[in-house]
Amino acid sequence: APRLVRRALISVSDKTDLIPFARFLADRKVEILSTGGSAKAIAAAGIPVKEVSDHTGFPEIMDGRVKTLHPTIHGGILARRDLDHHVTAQRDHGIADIDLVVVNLYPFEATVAKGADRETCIENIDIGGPAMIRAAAKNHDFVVVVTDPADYAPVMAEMAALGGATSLGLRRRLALDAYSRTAAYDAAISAWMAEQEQQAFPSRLTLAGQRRDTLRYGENPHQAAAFYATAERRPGIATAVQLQGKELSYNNLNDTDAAYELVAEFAQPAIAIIKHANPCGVAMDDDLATAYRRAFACDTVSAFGGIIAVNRALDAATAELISQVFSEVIIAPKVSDEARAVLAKKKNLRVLEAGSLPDPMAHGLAIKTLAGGFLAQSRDNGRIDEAALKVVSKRVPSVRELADMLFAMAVAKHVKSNAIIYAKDGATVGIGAGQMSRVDSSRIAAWKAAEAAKAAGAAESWAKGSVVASDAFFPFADGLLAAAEAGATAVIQPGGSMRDEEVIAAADQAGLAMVFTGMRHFRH
Ligand code: 93A
Repeated sequence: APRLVRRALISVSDKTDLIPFARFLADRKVEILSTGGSAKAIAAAGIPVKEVSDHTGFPEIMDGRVKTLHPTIHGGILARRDLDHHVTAQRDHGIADIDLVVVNLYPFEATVAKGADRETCIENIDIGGPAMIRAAAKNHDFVVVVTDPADYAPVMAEMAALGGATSLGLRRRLALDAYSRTAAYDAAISAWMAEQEQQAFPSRLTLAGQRRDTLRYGENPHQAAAFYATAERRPGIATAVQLQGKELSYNNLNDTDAAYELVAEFAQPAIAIIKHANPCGVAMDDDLATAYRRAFACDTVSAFGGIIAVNRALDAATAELISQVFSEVIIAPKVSDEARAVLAKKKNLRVLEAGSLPDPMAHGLAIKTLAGGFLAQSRDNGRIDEAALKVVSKRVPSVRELADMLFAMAVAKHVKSNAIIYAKDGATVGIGAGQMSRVDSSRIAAWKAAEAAKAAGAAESWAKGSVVASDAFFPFADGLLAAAEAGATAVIQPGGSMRDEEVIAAADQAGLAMVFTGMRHFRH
């Protein structure tokens, strides 16, 4: 509900646009409380203002280290106006409501950036400011918090429209901004401290995440590493509990995450075997044990030392099969008691129980570091909608081809680009990953399908009668022709190349069915 603003506390280091805002408040009969420098600036503009120390009856002490840290201030911000005993406490202790908190913090980041000495940086760690911001944000049911001069205008606009009140919607939005600000502020302080301690990594990457584990080393033994859980709290690797086995390494965590995110794509029982963050076999079937056999068959050589994820409770039969091959990690939403007993014989094998599956459609952040910075993007939560598929070939794909194409494309989303996936009957039969040219990925996938078939004593390549998925469009007909040559009968790809016409003509020539998804799934 809208809340009237009657009293404001202003304490700002950055005084940008302060005066017009303070004047707006004063004109609306809002009482302004303020700290030293801010009060001086407001008074100098001829705007009525009361010093916080006059309000609390307690002076600013210790060079301003303690100026607003007082129960009269924090009680006024934190009191729930709808609770009798809060209101009684206010009356008993002479605590007046504070309805609007306008605070921006000591410029810690700018002070560090200027190369100031240690003592100056320490003095620029704001304590009272974040305390007020966090208190006001917590009590946003009643209190507005403004941490950025850019938000003065929307607050004034709303107060003007609502007769001096603010809406809950605005208060919520500003509370969220407030906590983002204090989180980033503390992240900056911890990063600076890490630097002081010559610990450039891992603490520097705090990114408002919480360190879960310090790892023995990173991708390589000479690299330091830690595992951070962010505030996202998405189910998956960060929520998994380790039931047994050796300590998880950086690469284990990275691969396990890739494996678990991949199997979460499928509604049927599914299994993925991961090596170097790419799947070397993925299958779905009526039961996990069958799915495992078929995923393993895709590439029996690479599966050695793999990371395995399943999307169902792990049963004893599947655990038995899995333990016949050396694996590094198994992750499952649940592990049955019988499966636990089977796996317990493999003392080193790391077994993780995650509780639930990650939601492939969930929003979230994907971060990649660069020299001196990082790239952040929303995670690839795109899923191909069957209804949105466009058949571009003369031949229409069969129901079986269509199902396999959707399966293959869901796998392709989790394979490093350029990604080419051959699949048949809900199992991958050849995977080409991470090549610099698409045609090379296509050839590698076809070669792997032929090799795996040969190893199993099959007469013809497993690519025969398969479908092929490409994570991005075929820029030329060559990659597609390599797939046709290998025996694929249908192609799924985003489309959108300058040479689509040429590629479609090649598909028709080869008798391939082809659909366009309109959605690219690069992964680097
Ligand atoms: O030194 S503090 O951590 N202790 C406090 O009690 C306190 N109260 C407000 N810093 C404190 N502040 C900060 O003072 C505010 O966050 C703001 O950045 C600054 C405004 O001071 P002035 O009004 O004196 O310019």
